[in-house]
Amino acid sequence: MADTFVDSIMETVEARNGGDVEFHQAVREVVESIVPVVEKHPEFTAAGIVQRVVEPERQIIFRVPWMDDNGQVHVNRGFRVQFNSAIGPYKGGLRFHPSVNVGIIKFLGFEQIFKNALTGTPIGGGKGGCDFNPKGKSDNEVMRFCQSFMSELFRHIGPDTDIPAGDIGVGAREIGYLFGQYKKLTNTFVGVLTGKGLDWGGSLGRTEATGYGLVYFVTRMLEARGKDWKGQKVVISGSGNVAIYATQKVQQLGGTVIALSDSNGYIVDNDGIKLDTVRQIKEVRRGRIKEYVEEHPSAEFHEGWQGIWSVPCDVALPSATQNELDETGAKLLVSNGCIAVGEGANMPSTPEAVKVFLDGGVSFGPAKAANAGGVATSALEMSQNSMRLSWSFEEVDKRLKGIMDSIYTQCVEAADTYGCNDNLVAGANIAGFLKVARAMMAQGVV
Ligand code: NDP
Ligand code: 2IT
Repeated sequence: MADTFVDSIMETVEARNGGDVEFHQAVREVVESIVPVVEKHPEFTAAGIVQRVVEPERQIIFRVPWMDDNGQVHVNRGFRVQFNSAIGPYKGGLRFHPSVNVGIIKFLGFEQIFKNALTGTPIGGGKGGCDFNPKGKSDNEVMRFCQSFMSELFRHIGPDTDIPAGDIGVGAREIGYLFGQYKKLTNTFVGVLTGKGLDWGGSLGRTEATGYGLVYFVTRMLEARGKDWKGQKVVISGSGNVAIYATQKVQQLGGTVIALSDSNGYIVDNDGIKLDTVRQIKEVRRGRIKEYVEEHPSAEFHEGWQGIWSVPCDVALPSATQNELDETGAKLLVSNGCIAVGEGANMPSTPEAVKVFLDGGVSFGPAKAANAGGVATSALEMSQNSMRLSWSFEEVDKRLKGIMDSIYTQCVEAADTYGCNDNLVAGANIAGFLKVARAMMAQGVV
């Protein structure tokens, strides 16, 4: 039954979504994992649950015209894929990167459904973005772009309908401009976006949440091997929001982060990365990671981002982008003694790399479980907005830790129940899917 089931779902998905290879990849992984669930629950098949869950409820594509500082007009393409609202309003980030297309947004939105289910908070799955490149743009250009983007998006979202947030290329600055335009157009001050500034509805701890949550999740993976962070050498790819706060938490817990990267290359500092320098370069100056070696000449910069996986380490946290860690990188990590990999980015490991880790006895924390701390804390921001109050950093961090612990436990238990012991990829897919499937069953064929 297994092959026929997977083949029949994939045939439709591939026919309907032509060249969207990342989307095919994300769907195939989930569909392969849930074979034992579908075998045990014939009612899911009768209700067409899997056929429905792989088809977005709604996809919006729109023109985003804007004017640069020289008066020249540019046109970008904006997207919002509202994938599944079975357990709550659509929730997921916005990505601004030249590589964005509808397939990328569909893969991210699909992953978001199950990730959000795992958090235990009432949020459905969605994702959006634009092929706009914020790099090298002035603040005014970014503002005009964000205003144009929101001038269309506003009619499709709302605090009880769809709540976007940040992702690659969308941080506090962009969320501010997007929120300002939404407020102006609708004349409402509501929690329609998360990742807001602390003075206007944001939550303490949201900035740190994805990186911190990732490290809390990997802490549980290490504990299962009788280990903790003390003395562990850690390699983290990327040097954006996720990578920076993962680095901070690893350092607090006694590990040493020795490498970070951006799309140009990677730095290695065997004495431990000085995070203040990285934050100055990335958060304040919006510069490049290679500038690090100007201040720390004993560190090295190497051109080419993929080389980072050749740096020997105990723990690797890929936190840049999809498919950044392939079979070659995975084999290098394993042969250099890496014992744990936690995915900070969405789908950073190729299927071949995942296989290398699972076959090689590496503890592997898949993205939709390991990086769920960001969206979980977005849900905490929504709760605080609804109550019109703010929790302390300690309160938010305690809840985040509790959520990451619960996700880990759900993954382990689901893997155990369905005979895929120790496989957190299968565990995350099964536990997330079951929650969504039960809600879809209860709500009828809609
Ligand atoms: P940022 O924009 O803050 O940082 C992205 C980092 O990844 C930058 O260092 C960037 O380098 C690098 N990067 C991006 N694209 C590529 C590429 N094609 N090749 C190599 N490096 C690249 O984004 P985030 O830190 O927020 O996001 C990182 C990952 O984490 C993404 O996969 C995102 O989907 C995921 N994620 C984010 C969450 C969040 O709350 N922010 C939550 C859960 C997951 P450069 O500057 O050179 O482009
Ligand atoms: O991939 C993700 O989970 C995010 N970019 C965060 C989404 C959110 O709504 O906070």
